[in-house]
Amino acid sequence: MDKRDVSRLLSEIAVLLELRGDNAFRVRAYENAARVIDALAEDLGVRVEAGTLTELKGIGEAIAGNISEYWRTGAMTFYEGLVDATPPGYLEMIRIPGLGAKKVRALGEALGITSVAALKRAAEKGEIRDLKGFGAQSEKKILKGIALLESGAGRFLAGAIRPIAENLLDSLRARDDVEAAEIGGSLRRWAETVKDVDLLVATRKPAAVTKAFLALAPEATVIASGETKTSVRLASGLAIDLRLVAPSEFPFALHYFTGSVAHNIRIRARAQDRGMSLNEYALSGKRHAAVKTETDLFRVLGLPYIEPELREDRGEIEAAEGEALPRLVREQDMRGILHCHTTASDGKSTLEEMGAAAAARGAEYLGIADHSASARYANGLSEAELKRQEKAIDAWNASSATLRILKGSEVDILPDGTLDYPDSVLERLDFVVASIHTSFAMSDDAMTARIIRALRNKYVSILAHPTGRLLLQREAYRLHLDEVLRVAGEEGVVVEINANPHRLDLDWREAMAARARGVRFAVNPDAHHVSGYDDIRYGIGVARKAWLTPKDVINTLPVEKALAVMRERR
Ligand code: DGT
Ligand code: CA
Ligand code: ZN
Repeated sequence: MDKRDVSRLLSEIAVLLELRGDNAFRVRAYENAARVIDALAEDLGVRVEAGTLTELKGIGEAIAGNISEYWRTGAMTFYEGLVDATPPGYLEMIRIPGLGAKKVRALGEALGITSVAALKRAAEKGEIRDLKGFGAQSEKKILKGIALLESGAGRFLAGAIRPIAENLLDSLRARDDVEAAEIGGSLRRWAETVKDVDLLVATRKPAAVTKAFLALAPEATVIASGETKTSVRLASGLAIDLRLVAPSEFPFALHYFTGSVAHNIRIRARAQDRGMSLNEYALSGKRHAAVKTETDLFRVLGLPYIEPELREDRGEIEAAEGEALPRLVREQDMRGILHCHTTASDGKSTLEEMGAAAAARGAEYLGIADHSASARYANGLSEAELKRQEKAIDAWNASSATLRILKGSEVDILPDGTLDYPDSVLERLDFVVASIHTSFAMSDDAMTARIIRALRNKYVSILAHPTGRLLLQREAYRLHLDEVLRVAGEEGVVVEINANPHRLDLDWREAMAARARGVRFAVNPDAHHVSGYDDIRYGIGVARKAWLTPKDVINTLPVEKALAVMRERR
């Protein structure tokens, strides 16, 4: 068990309390405790043993007792009691985007609805709209939410799954009887959501490796286990497929199980055109040099190596053929981190902590962009508070020789398209991030006009999370994205690829199209805690999927050049 398990359980308790209509104060206390534990820098076990949990702000006696019980025994009586008292369908219903605990309870109590399927039927028959607190609009919203849930059904956030897959990979690679091991499938292609984990191992001892793999996930349900493939399912519902091949088969299997299906089909046809036949395990037909790696496989087919991120049949085979593959941006190319928060607004790490952690990662500059004044939801900074932060940044810069902190702000784009600080404030800042956090429910025309008006403000450097989507949770707000991106390109406003694995916004498909029209990008962690820097890799994954090179991403520039781009229109 680690602190993430504890934090997750505390969040679940908050939801369960809400579902039974418990008082809001208690709900908030558990939500808060979950955040505190998640952000804890020290060893949770040490605190449990020492009995000092209550010294943490936000952890009272009751919560501390529950955490200790869970840590010591792996179970929590309080949690189990709550689960028993909650109709099982409620937890399924609350996963419908836009449907809160209060409404779930109201539906259960008034109409006896305790499953998503029953809710869908009732909404389709128009039975929800007459319920107190609902209406025709919210009935429509419920149906839309169910559709969204169904479209993401059975998929997982890649950011939540990758650490699990990498841990398994490390353990497998450490074995002497494993000659090679890789993650395949959509995860290797850095897709934003994945259906399952595909692991691939080259070994001469499949039985021993299979046994070791099963021991790595002792609580998993075994779906199937044979000589060449073992599938297990974790408690979360995530399936993990382990495929075992002979070392000589590995490059073919790795390529095949990396996909995508569309890329594979094209590659197989290419082999056939050349008088060869390609399958998961071998290439046969014409005589050819030994294929030991994927690079060899591509070479035999007359192509340079194609990076997994590009294998979506979006022109990568043609580009490879014409020696026109892009030199994709890498995490090591990044010199600067932009768009980060601190405890001044809704962050959990201080300015100094954020600075020290950025320097420790080797960053040359860090752009702080806390929320603006009207952002009540995120403890936005008043003009006076912003000024105080500017002073703190001056002090940092006067004493740090390695990392420069840039003064910025994440300024709300207000419903009318004006910005949340006057120009006289914005002009003092090194850079300005503009984004939408309120009034999502506008017509597409109004939303487009709103954002474009903000883009025309010459102080705006970066448009952050341009569509507002939350993967598997919330759709993008309605807007004419093409037009917004066209204006961003025209105005020279940098477009963010928000690296938070819940967002990954701008989407890679859109970024790919926008790049062709000359839009420049920033890959930003939107970190609210020092641990948020680790998300940068997911943003890089998106950038690479969009074919971006270091030139397309301003974080690769030295600080003066990055500043020049962000201040170009002043
Ligand atoms: P996912 O799991 O939905 O996130 O996406 P993938 O791409 O990981 O799909 P998955 O796990 O069903 O299969 C892994 C790879 O195996 C896939 O990317 C390509 C290969 N593959 C699966 N089915 C087929 C197929 O019918 N034809 C070909 N050519 N390749 C396939
Ligand atoms: Ca897969
Ligand atoms: Zn932010």
